[in-house]
Amino acid sequence: MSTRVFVLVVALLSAVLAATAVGGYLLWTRGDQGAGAMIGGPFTLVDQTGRPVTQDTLKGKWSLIYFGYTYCPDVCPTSLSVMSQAMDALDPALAAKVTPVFITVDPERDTVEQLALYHESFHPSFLMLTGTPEQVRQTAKAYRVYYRKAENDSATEYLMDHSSITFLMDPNGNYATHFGHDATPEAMAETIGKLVGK
Ligand SMILES: [Cu+2]
Repeated sequence: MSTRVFVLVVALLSAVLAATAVGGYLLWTRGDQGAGAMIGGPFTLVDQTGRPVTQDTLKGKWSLIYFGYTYCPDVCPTSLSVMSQAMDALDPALAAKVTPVFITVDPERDTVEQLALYHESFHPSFLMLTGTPEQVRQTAKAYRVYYRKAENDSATEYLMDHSSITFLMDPNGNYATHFGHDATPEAMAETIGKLVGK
């Protein structure tokens, strides 16, 4: 075999190997649940009473999860109201199987005390979670949630840019579905009812 042919064969083999590796990786990450298999994962935070909460705390029930911050002027209060109304619209037997969860993306201002105060405005079964900036970063990363402090000179008065998606996770902590910012309480309750009531 000439050197040129040899180089060509090696190059071809490498290409085939690389393609196989990429294909295998995609199959592995996609699993049989589509892209949803990539949402969720381990986290460690504390709730509005100071109790530690991990992904295992949420297991055994469905969870309806939203990331935001209590100082949000509009988007977050609207989303949490929709979630609260959806909980109220559910058959009580089904609502008992669902935990609504709010996870802050602004841990510097959203202390346990601040979350306890915010909790009074929404459905009583809400878990409101905070943690260290690093714990929050890891949780948001697991859920593929984007957030960023908007540029501002003030250390205490600022806005956060963040994704506005409500995730429904099953009792094993696996992604079931999600709702966009335009979801109505009725539509959300109907979808949750169908999945939880199965
Ligand atoms: Cu918000």
